[in-house]
Amino acid sequence: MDPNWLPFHPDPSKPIFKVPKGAVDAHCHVFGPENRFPFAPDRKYTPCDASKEELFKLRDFLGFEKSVIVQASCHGTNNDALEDALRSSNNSARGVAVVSPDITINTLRRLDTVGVRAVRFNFLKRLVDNTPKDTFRHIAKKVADLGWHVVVYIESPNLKDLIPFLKELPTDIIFDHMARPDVRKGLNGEDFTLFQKVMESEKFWCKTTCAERLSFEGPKTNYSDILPFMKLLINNYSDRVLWGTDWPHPNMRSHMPDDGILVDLLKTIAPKSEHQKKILVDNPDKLYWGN
Ligand code: 0GY
Repeated sequence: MDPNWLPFHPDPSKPIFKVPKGAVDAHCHVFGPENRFPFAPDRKYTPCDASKEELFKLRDFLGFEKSVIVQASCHGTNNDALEDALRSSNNSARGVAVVSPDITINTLRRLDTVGVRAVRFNFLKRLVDNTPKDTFRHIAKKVADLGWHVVVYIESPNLKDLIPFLKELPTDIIFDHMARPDVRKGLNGEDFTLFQKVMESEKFWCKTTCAERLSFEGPKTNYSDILPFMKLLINNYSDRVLWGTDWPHPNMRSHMPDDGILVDLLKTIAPKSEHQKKILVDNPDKLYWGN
């Protein structure tokens, strides 16, 4: 792993908040293990191993029943580690893959059979090289035929330019980490205002994830500066919001969060049990298990 890499928390606390029955951690990753599933040669970082066994152990400990595993950039377009985790999950996990434009329909069908339901388009320069929009359009068209959706990872200043492109894609779109708002600009900042406008359309969904990554105040205040952003989205778009841990928290440099404390943030961002059930159970079930 990279010399300054922070491994996941070795001993997270047991959350006080009890997640509802059937809760889904809708954003997490597996890394390697490297000796079985080598990282991509053109990766931008080399993480610690974070195996499916560790992931499923943490999920049980936190009280969740299901997971959506998102292919991380360090594995490029080789989804073998993801596929292996899905195969051994006994239908309790679904996947978001990253694929190349020349992927065959047979491979897509195989991924569908093991539980992949989406592809991820990553626009973060620190994580991936640029992909032409036509390449993404081509992939989106292929996966739309399978009923999959597209997960988009962007930073809020890029949203404006990308709106026409995103609107024209033939699938539903889910924004990772609320499209990464800048908390210092506040709830009324230009980018977050635009993000809310985009969320008015039923085509768009988002994940109220990554408090630890987006907060400037950090764990000292239990990430209090980012929580109003999450709360607002859950209040206004409760039918199209998901939640996840982002375990094992790739590229966290400031600190490694305690996953139990992240789960406890749900009490603050979704105080109503009706909202808890929607974002943790009903919404991910609908998107990923077709329920
Ligand atoms: C996340 C966030 C990050 C990393 C990746 O694919 C990835 O490498 O998604 C990040 O560094 O912001 O969603 O886990």
